Amino acid sequence: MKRALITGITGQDGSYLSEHLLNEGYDVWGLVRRTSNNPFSRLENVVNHNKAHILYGDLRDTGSLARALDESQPDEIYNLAAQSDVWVSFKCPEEAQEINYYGLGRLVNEAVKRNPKVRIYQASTSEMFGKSQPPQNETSPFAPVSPYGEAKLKAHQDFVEGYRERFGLFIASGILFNHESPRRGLNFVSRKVTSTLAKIKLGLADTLTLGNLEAKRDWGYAGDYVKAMHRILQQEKPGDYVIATGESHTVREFVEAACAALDMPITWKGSGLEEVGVTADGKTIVTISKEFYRPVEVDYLLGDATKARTELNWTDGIGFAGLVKLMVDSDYELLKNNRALT
Ligand code: NAP
Ligand code: F7E
Repeated sequence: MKRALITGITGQDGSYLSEHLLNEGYDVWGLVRRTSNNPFSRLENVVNHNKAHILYGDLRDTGSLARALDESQPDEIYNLAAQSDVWVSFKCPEEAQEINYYGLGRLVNEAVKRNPKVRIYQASTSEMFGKSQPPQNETSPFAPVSPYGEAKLKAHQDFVEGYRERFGLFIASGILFNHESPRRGLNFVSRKVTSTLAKIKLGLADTLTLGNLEAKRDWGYAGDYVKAMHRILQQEKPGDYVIATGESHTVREFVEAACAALDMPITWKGSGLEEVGVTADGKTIVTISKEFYRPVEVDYLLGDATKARTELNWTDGIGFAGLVKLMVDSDYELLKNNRALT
Protein backbone atom coordinates (compact mmCIF):
# COMPACT_ATOMS: atom_id res chain seq x y z
CA MET A 1 0.00 0.00 0.00
CA LYS A 2 1.46 3.41 -1.00
CA ARG A 3 1.77 6.00 1.74
CA ALA A 4 0.98 9.66 1.06
CA LEU A 5 1.62 12.67 3.28
CA ILE A 6 -0.56 15.70 2.54
CA THR A 7 0.33 19.08 4.01
CA GLY A 8 -2.69 21.39 4.04
CA ILE A 9 -5.09 18.45 4.37
CA THR A 10 -7.64 20.67 6.17
CA GLY A 11 -7.90 23.05 3.18
CA GLN A 12 -10.16 22.84 0.16
CA ASP A 13 -7.76 20.82 -2.00
CA GLY A 14 -6.41 18.74 0.87
CA SER A 15 -9.90 17.49 1.67
CA TYR A 16 -10.65 16.43 -1.92
CA LEU A 17 -7.18 14.95 -2.44
CA SER A 18 -7.37 12.88 0.74
CA GLU A 19 -10.69 11.40 -0.42
CA HIS A 20 -9.26 10.72 -3.88
CA LEU A 21 -6.13 9.02 -2.55
CA LEU A 22 -8.14 6.90 -0.11
CA ASN A 23 -10.26 5.76 -3.08
CA GLU A 24 -7.04 4.90 -4.90
CA GLY A 25 -6.06 2.64 -2.00
CA TYR A 26 -3.46 4.87 -0.34
CA ASP A 27 -2.53 5.03 3.32
CA VAL A 28 -3.15 8.76 3.86
CA TRP A 29 -1.42 10.96 6.43
CA GLY A 30 -2.23 14.64 6.88
CA LEU A 31 -0.30 17.47 8.50
CA VAL A 32 -2.55 19.71 10.60
CA ARG A 33 -1.59 22.87 12.47
CA ARG A 34 -3.15 23.78 15.75
CA THR A 35 -5.98 26.31 15.44
CA SER A 36 -8.39 27.72 18.00
CA ASN A 37 -11.42 26.39 16.11
CA ASN A 38 -12.26 23.03 14.55
CA PRO A 39 -9.79 22.41 11.73
CA PHE A 40 -11.60 19.30 10.51
CA SER A 41 -14.79 20.83 9.10
CA ARG A 42 -13.92 19.78 5.52
CA LEU A 43 -12.76 16.31 6.53
CA GLU A 44 -15.99 14.71 7.70
CA ASN A 45 -15.62 11.91 5.13
CA VAL A 46 -12.02 11.24 6.11
CA VAL A 47 -11.16 11.92 9.72
CA ASN A 48 -14.45 11.13 11.40
CA HIS A 49 -14.21 7.63 9.99
CA ASN A 50 -10.57 7.27 11.04
CA LYS A 51 -9.55 6.80 7.44
CA ALA A 52 -6.62 9.23 7.44
CA HIS A 53 -3.94 9.64 10.09
CA ILE A 54 -3.50 13.14 11.49
CA LEU A 55 -0.10 14.52 12.45
CA TYR A 56 0.30 17.89 14.12
CA GLY A 57 2.90 20.12 12.49
CA ASP A 58 3.60 23.41 10.78
CA LEU A 59 5.60 24.34 7.68
CA ARG A 60 7.35 26.94 9.87
CA ASP A 61 8.57 24.31 12.33
CA THR A 62 11.34 22.07 10.95
CA GLY A 63 11.25 19.69 13.91
CA SER A 64 7.55 19.07 13.44
CA LEU A 65 8.12 18.23 9.77
CA ALA A 66 10.95 15.84 10.67
CA ARG A 67 8.70 14.04 13.14
CA ALA A 68 5.78 13.90 10.69
CA LEU A 69 8.04 12.40 8.02
CA ASP A 70 9.47 9.84 10.45
CA GLU A 71 5.99 8.77 11.48
CA SER A 72 4.37 8.70 8.07
CA GLN A 73 7.33 7.45 5.95
CA PRO A 74 5.65 8.62 2.75
CA ASP A 75 6.26 7.39 -0.79
CA GLU A 76 4.53 10.55 -2.04
CA ILE A 77 4.28 14.02 -0.50
CA TYR A 78 1.70 16.58 -1.60
CA ASN A 79 2.65 20.04 -0.37
CA LEU A 80 -0.67 21.89 -0.38
CA ALA A 81 -0.12 23.92 2.79
CA ALA A 82 0.13 27.66 2.19
CA GLN A 83 -1.05 31.09 3.16
CA SER A 84 -3.19 31.04 0.03
CA ASP A 85 -5.05 34.37 0.22
CA VAL A 86 -3.54 36.85 -2.26
CA TRP A 87 -5.24 39.92 -0.71
CA VAL A 88 -3.96 38.99 2.77
CA SER A 89 -0.44 38.47 1.39
CA PHE A 90 -0.22 42.21 0.63
CA LYS A 91 -0.87 42.86 4.32
CA CYS A 92 1.32 40.03 5.69
CA PRO A 93 4.10 39.55 3.12
CA GLU A 94 6.59 37.93 5.51
CA GLU A 95 4.08 35.26 6.43
CA ALA A 96 3.61 34.41 2.75
CA GLN A 97 7.38 34.13 2.28
CA GLU A 98 7.88 32.14 5.49
CA ILE A 99 5.22 29.52 4.73
CA ASN A 100 5.03 29.44 0.94
CA TYR A 101 8.76 29.70 0.19
CA TYR A 102 10.82 28.62 3.21
CA GLY A 103 8.13 26.08 4.17
CA LEU A 104 8.69 24.10 0.97
CA GLY A 105 12.47 24.29 1.47
CA ARG A 106 12.19 22.85 4.99
CA LEU A 107 9.87 20.07 3.85
CA VAL A 108 11.94 19.05 0.82
CA ASN A 109 15.26 19.07 2.70
CA GLU A 110 13.88 16.94 5.53
CA ALA A 111 12.10 14.58 3.14
CA VAL A 112 14.99 13.79 0.81
CA LYS A 113 17.38 13.34 3.75
CA ARG A 114 15.16 10.44 4.80
CA ASN A 115 14.24 9.09 1.38
CA PRO A 116 15.97 10.43 -1.77
CA LYS A 117 13.45 8.52 -3.91
CA VAL A 118 10.37 10.17 -2.39
CA ARG A 119 8.05 11.83 -4.94
CA ILE A 120 7.05 15.40 -4.07
CA TYR A 121 4.18 17.45 -5.53
CA GLN A 122 4.30 21.22 -5.08
CA ALA A 123 1.14 23.33 -5.35
CA SER A 124 2.36 26.00 -7.74
CA THR A 125 -0.07 28.59 -9.04
CA SER A 126 -1.22 30.70 -11.97
CA GLU A 127 -0.50 33.74 -9.75
CA MET A 128 3.14 33.15 -10.79
CA PHE A 129 2.12 34.29 -14.30
CA GLY A 130 0.73 37.56 -12.94
CA LYS A 131 0.88 40.07 -15.78
CA SER A 132 2.06 37.49 -18.35
CA GLN A 133 0.10 37.56 -21.63
CA PRO A 134 -2.80 35.02 -21.80
CA PRO A 135 -3.22 32.20 -22.64
CA GLN A 136 -0.56 31.02 -20.19
CA ASN A 137 1.12 27.61 -20.43
CA GLU A 138 4.31 25.96 -19.14
CA THR A 139 6.49 28.08 -21.46
CA SER A 140 4.94 31.47 -20.61
CA PRO A 141 7.12 33.96 -18.74
CA PHE A 142 6.42 34.42 -15.03
CA ALA A 143 5.53 37.94 -13.83
CA PRO A 144 3.97 37.80 -10.35
CA VAL A 145 2.64 40.97 -8.75
CA SER A 146 1.75 39.91 -5.18
CA PRO A 147 3.81 38.71 -2.22
CA TYR A 148 1.87 35.43 -2.54
CA GLY A 149 2.79 35.03 -6.22
CA GLU A 150 6.39 36.03 -5.61
CA ALA A 151 6.86 33.54 -2.76
CA LYS A 152 5.27 30.73 -4.79
CA LEU A 153 7.46 31.55 -7.80
CA LYS A 154 10.65 31.56 -5.73
CA ALA A 155 9.65 28.21 -4.21
CA HIS A 156 8.94 26.87 -7.72
CA GLN A 157 12.27 28.07 -9.12
CA ASP A 158 14.49 27.13 -6.19
CA PHE A 159 13.00 23.92 -4.85
CA VAL A 160 11.05 22.44 -7.78
CA GLU A 161 13.04 23.33 -10.92
CA GLY A 162 16.29 23.98 -9.04
CA TYR A 163 16.44 20.84 -6.85
CA ARG A 164 15.20 18.68 -9.73
CA GLU A 165 18.01 19.84 -11.98
CA ARG A 166 20.77 20.01 -9.39
CA PHE A 167 20.04 16.84 -7.40
CA GLY A 168 17.91 14.75 -9.80
CA LEU A 169 15.08 14.50 -7.28
CA PHE A 170 11.48 13.63 -8.15
CA ILE A 171 9.90 17.01 -7.47
CA ALA A 172 6.98 17.95 -9.70
CA SER A 173 4.43 20.72 -9.74
CA GLY A 174 0.94 21.54 -10.87
CA ILE A 175 0.57 25.17 -11.93
CA LEU A 176 -3.07 25.31 -11.06
CA PHE A 177 -5.43 28.05 -12.14
CA ASN A 178 -8.26 29.08 -9.80
CA HIS A 179 -10.34 26.13 -8.70
CA GLU A 180 -13.39 26.32 -6.53
CA SER A 181 -16.01 24.15 -4.85
CA PRO A 182 -18.59 24.16 -2.06
CA ARG A 183 -15.56 23.72 0.24
CA ARG A 184 -13.79 26.89 -0.95
CA GLY A 185 -12.79 29.31 1.81
CA LEU A 186 -15.39 32.04 2.41
CA ASN A 187 -12.74 34.73 1.78
CA PHE A 188 -12.28 33.88 -1.92
CA VAL A 189 -14.48 35.74 -4.36
CA SER A 190 -16.37 32.73 -5.73
CA ARG A 191 -17.56 31.48 -2.34
CA LYS A 192 -18.05 35.01 -1.00
CA VAL A 193 -20.43 35.58 -3.92
CA THR A 194 -22.32 32.28 -3.67
CA SER A 195 -22.65 32.33 0.13
CA THR A 196 -23.70 35.99 0.38
CA LEU A 197 -26.17 35.82 -2.50
CA ALA A 198 -27.70 32.68 -0.99
CA LYS A 199 -28.08 34.60 2.30
CA ILE A 200 -29.71 37.51 0.43
CA LYS A 201 -32.12 35.12 -1.30
CA LEU A 202 -33.13 33.72 2.11
CA GLY A 203 -33.44 37.18 3.69
CA LEU A 204 -30.39 36.64 5.91
CA ALA A 205 -28.28 39.48 4.40
CA ASP A 206 -28.90 42.65 2.43
CA THR A 207 -25.86 43.29 0.26
CA LEU A 208 -22.78 41.71 -1.26
CA THR A 209 -19.82 44.12 -1.32
CA LEU A 210 -17.01 43.41 -3.76
CA GLY A 211 -13.88 44.98 -5.25
CA ASN A 212 -12.72 44.73 -8.88
CA LEU A 213 -15.45 43.22 -11.07
CA GLU A 214 -13.38 43.21 -14.26
CA ALA A 215 -10.61 40.75 -13.29
CA LYS A 216 -10.75 37.61 -15.42
CA ARG A 217 -10.10 34.16 -14.00
CA ASP A 218 -10.00 30.64 -15.40
CA TRP A 219 -12.23 28.94 -12.83
CA GLY A 220 -12.41 25.14 -12.56
CA TYR A 221 -13.73 22.57 -10.08
CA ALA A 222 -11.37 21.50 -7.27
CA GLY A 223 -12.65 17.90 -7.32
CA ASP A 224 -11.28 17.54 -10.88
CA TYR A 225 -8.01 19.32 -10.15
CA VAL A 226 -6.83 17.04 -7.33
CA LYS A 227 -6.95 14.11 -9.76
CA ALA A 228 -4.30 15.89 -11.83
CA MET A 229 -2.08 16.23 -8.72
CA HIS A 230 -2.09 12.46 -8.26
CA ARG A 231 -1.43 11.76 -11.93
CA ILE A 232 1.51 14.20 -11.94
CA LEU A 233 3.27 12.05 -9.34
CA GLN A 234 2.60 8.82 -11.29
CA GLN A 235 4.58 9.98 -14.37
CA GLU A 236 7.89 8.38 -15.24
CA LYS A 237 9.70 11.71 -14.96
CA PRO A 238 8.91 14.74 -12.79
CA GLY A 239 7.54 17.79 -14.63
CA ASP A 240 5.44 20.92 -14.33
CA TYR A 241 1.86 20.98 -15.60
CA VAL A 242 -0.61 23.80 -16.13
CA ILE A 243 -4.06 22.71 -14.95
CA ALA A 244 -6.90 24.91 -16.22
CA THR A 245 -10.19 24.83 -18.12
CA GLY A 246 -9.16 27.09 -21.02
CA GLU A 247 -12.13 29.38 -20.38
CA SER A 248 -11.97 32.71 -18.56
CA HIS A 249 -14.73 34.82 -16.99
CA THR A 250 -14.87 38.14 -15.19
CA VAL A 251 -15.89 38.46 -11.55
CA ARG A 252 -18.92 40.34 -12.90
CA GLU A 253 -19.91 37.27 -14.96
CA PHE A 254 -19.49 35.08 -11.89
CA VAL A 255 -21.91 37.31 -9.95
CA GLU A 256 -24.40 37.29 -12.83
CA ALA A 257 -24.24 33.49 -13.11
CA ALA A 258 -24.78 33.11 -9.35
CA CYS A 259 -27.75 35.51 -9.41
CA ALA A 260 -29.22 33.57 -12.33
CA ALA A 261 -28.76 30.26 -10.47
CA LEU A 262 -30.74 31.74 -7.57
CA ASP A 263 -33.45 33.03 -9.93
CA MET A 264 -32.60 36.57 -8.80
CA PRO A 265 -31.26 38.33 -11.95
CA ILE A 266 -29.65 41.74 -11.57
CA THR A 267 -28.92 44.73 -13.76
CA TRP A 268 -25.93 47.02 -13.23
CA LYS A 269 -26.27 50.78 -12.67
CA GLY A 270 -23.61 53.49 -12.25
CA SER A 271 -19.85 53.04 -12.59
CA GLY A 272 -16.63 52.66 -10.59
CA LEU A 273 -17.07 52.68 -6.82
CA GLU A 274 -20.66 53.92 -7.32
CA GLU A 275 -21.72 50.91 -9.40
CA VAL A 276 -24.51 48.76 -7.95
CA GLY A 277 -26.32 45.56 -8.88
CA VAL A 278 -30.10 45.88 -8.67
CA THR A 279 -32.79 43.17 -8.69
CA ALA A 280 -35.91 43.31 -10.85
CA ASP A 281 -37.89 44.71 -7.88
CA GLY A 282 -35.38 47.57 -7.48
CA LYS A 283 -33.40 46.26 -4.48
CA THR A 284 -29.66 47.04 -4.46
CA ILE A 285 -27.93 43.78 -3.58
CA VAL A 286 -24.38 44.36 -4.91
CA THR A 287 -22.16 47.31 -3.99
CA ILE A 288 -18.48 48.11 -4.54
CA SER A 289 -15.87 49.07 -1.95
CA LYS A 290 -12.26 50.16 -2.31
CA GLU A 291 -11.42 47.88 0.61
CA PHE A 292 -11.56 44.78 -1.60
CA TYR A 293 -9.33 46.12 -4.38
CA ARG A 294 -5.68 45.02 -4.39
CA PRO A 295 -2.64 47.31 -4.62
CA VAL A 296 -1.80 45.50 -7.89
CA GLU A 297 -4.23 43.27 -9.75
CA VAL A 298 -3.70 40.23 -11.93
CA ASP A 299 -6.08 41.22 -14.72
CA TYR A 300 -6.38 38.23 -16.98
CA LEU A 301 -5.66 34.55 -16.39
CA LEU A 302 -6.50 31.97 -19.03
CA GLY A 303 -4.75 28.62 -18.88
CA ASP A 304 -3.68 26.34 -21.71
CA ALA A 305 -3.59 22.82 -20.24
CA THR A 306 -2.67 21.01 -23.48
CA LYS A 307 0.32 19.30 -21.85
CA ALA A 308 -1.80 17.92 -18.98
CA ARG A 309 -4.55 16.82 -21.34
CA THR A 310 -2.03 14.98 -23.54
CA GLU A 311 0.44 13.55 -21.02
CA LEU A 312 -1.83 13.01 -18.01
CA ASN A 313 -5.01 12.30 -19.97
CA TRP A 314 -6.60 14.84 -17.61
CA THR A 315 -9.97 16.45 -18.28
CA ASP A 316 -12.08 18.94 -16.39
CA GLY A 317 -15.75 18.24 -15.95
CA ILE A 318 -18.57 20.51 -15.00
CA GLY A 319 -18.09 23.83 -16.86
CA PHE A 320 -18.42 27.38 -15.56
CA ALA A 321 -22.24 27.47 -15.20
CA GLY A 322 -22.19 24.00 -13.58
CA LEU A 323 -19.55 25.07 -11.07
CA VAL A 324 -21.41 28.24 -10.08
CA LYS A 325 -24.67 26.32 -9.69
CA LEU A 326 -23.00 23.59 -7.61
CA MET A 327 -21.66 26.21 -5.18
CA VAL A 328 -24.87 28.28 -5.05
CA ASP A 329 -27.05 25.20 -4.46
CA SER A 330 -24.77 23.95 -1.70
CA ASP A 331 -24.70 27.28 0.17
CA TYR A 332 -28.45 27.74 -0.26
CA GLU A 333 -29.19 24.26 1.13
CA LEU A 334 -26.82 24.68 4.10
CA LEU A 335 -28.32 28.04 5.04
CA LYS A 336 -31.89 26.86 4.55
CA ASN A 337 -31.19 24.03 6.99
CA ASN A 338 -29.53 26.37 9.53
CA ARG A 339 -26.15 24.71 9.02
CA ALA A 340 -23.02 26.81 9.58
CA LEU A 341 -21.02 27.79 6.52
CA THR A 342 -17.37 26.71 6.79
P1 NAP B 1 -6.62 26.56 1.48
O1 NAP B 1 -8.03 26.07 1.46
O2 NAP B 1 -6.33 27.93 1.94
O3 NAP B 1 -5.77 25.52 2.35
C1 NAP B 1 -4.47 25.81 2.77
C2 NAP B 1 -4.02 24.76 3.75
O4 NAP B 1 -2.71 25.10 4.23
C3 NAP B 1 -4.91 24.64 5.00
O5 NAP B 1 -5.00 23.29 5.36
C4 NAP B 1 -4.12 25.41 6.03
O6 NAP B 1 -4.40 25.06 7.36
C5 NAP B 1 -2.72 24.98 5.65
N1 NAP B 1 -1.66 25.83 6.21
C6 NAP B 1 -1.54 27.17 6.13
N2 NAP B 1 -0.43 27.59 6.76
C7 NAP B 1 0.18 26.48 7.24
C8 NAP B 1 1.37 26.26 7.97
N3 NAP B 1 2.16 27.25 8.35
N4 NAP B 1 1.70 24.98 8.28
C9 NAP B 1 0.90 23.95 7.91
N5 NAP B 1 -0.26 24.10 7.23
C10 NAP B 1 -0.60 25.35 6.89
O7 NAP B 1 -5.97 26.42 0.02
P2 NAP B 1 -6.43 25.51 -1.21
O8 NAP B 1 -7.35 26.30 -2.07
O9 NAP B 1 -6.82 24.16 -0.75
O10 NAP B 1 -5.06 25.43 -2.02
C11 NAP B 1 -4.14 24.38 -1.78
C12 NAP B 1 -2.76 24.79 -2.30
O11 NAP B 1 -2.85 25.08 -3.68
C13 NAP B 1 -2.19 26.04 -1.66
O12 NAP B 1 -0.79 25.87 -1.58
C14 NAP B 1 -2.52 27.16 -2.63
O13 NAP B 1 -1.58 28.20 -2.52
C15 NAP B 1 -2.40 26.42 -3.94
N6 NAP B 1 -3.23 26.89 -5.05
C16 NAP B 1 -4.58 27.02 -4.88
C17 NAP B 1 -5.36 27.42 -5.96
C18 NAP B 1 -6.85 27.55 -5.84
O14 NAP B 1 -7.46 28.16 -6.74
N7 NAP B 1 -7.49 26.96 -4.83
C19 NAP B 1 -4.75 27.66 -7.22
C20 NAP B 1 -3.38 27.47 -7.34
C21 NAP B 1 -2.63 27.06 -6.26
P3 NAP B 1 -5.62 25.75 8.17
O15 NAP B 1 -6.84 24.97 7.80
O16 NAP B 1 -5.20 25.61 9.58
O17 NAP B 1 -5.70 27.19 7.71
O1 F7E C 1 -9.85 36.67 -6.22
C1 F7E C 1 -11.38 39.83 -7.37
C2 F7E C 1 -9.92 39.87 -6.97
O2 F7E C 1 -9.35 35.98 -3.88
C3 F7E C 1 -10.23 36.51 -7.57
C4 F7E C 1 -6.16 31.67 -4.61
O3 F7E C 1 -6.67 30.37 -4.50
O4 F7E C 1 -6.38 31.65 -6.99
C5 F7E C 1 -6.77 32.34 -5.83
O5 F7E C 1 -6.31 33.68 -5.87
C6 F7E C 1 -10.46 37.87 -8.21
C7 F7E C 1 -9.34 38.87 -7.97
O6 F7E C 1 -8.63 34.54 -5.84
C8 F7E C 1 -13.34 40.59 -4.43
O7 F7E C 1 -9.40 41.18 -7.06
C9 F7E C 1 -13.24 41.26 -6.47
O8 F7E C 1 -9.05 39.50 -9.17
O9 F7E C 1 -10.99 34.63 -5.26
P1 F7E C 1 -9.77 35.45 -5.21
P2 F7E C 1 -7.19 34.87 -6.45
O10 F7E C 1 -6.62 36.12 -5.93
O11 F7E C 1 -7.31 34.74 -7.93
C10 F7E C 1 -4.97 31.58 -7.23
C11 F7E C 1 -4.74 30.81 -8.48
C12 F7E C 1 -4.22 31.09 -6.05
O12 F7E C 1 -3.17 30.45 -6.18
C13 F7E C 1 -4.63 31.61 -4.72
O13 F7E C 1 -4.15 30.79 -3.67
O14 F7E C 1 -11.62 38.45 -7.62
N1 F7E C 1 -12.30 40.30 -6.33
N2 F7E C 1 -13.88 41.47 -5.32
C14 F7E C 1 -12.34 39.85 -5.07
N3 F7E C 1 -11.63 38.90 -4.43
C15 F7E C 1 -11.93 38.65 -3.14
N4 F7E C 1 -11.27 37.66 -2.49
N5 F7E C 1 -12.90 39.35 -2.47
C16 F7E C 1 -13.64 40.35 -3.07
O15 F7E C 1 -14.49 40.97 -2.45
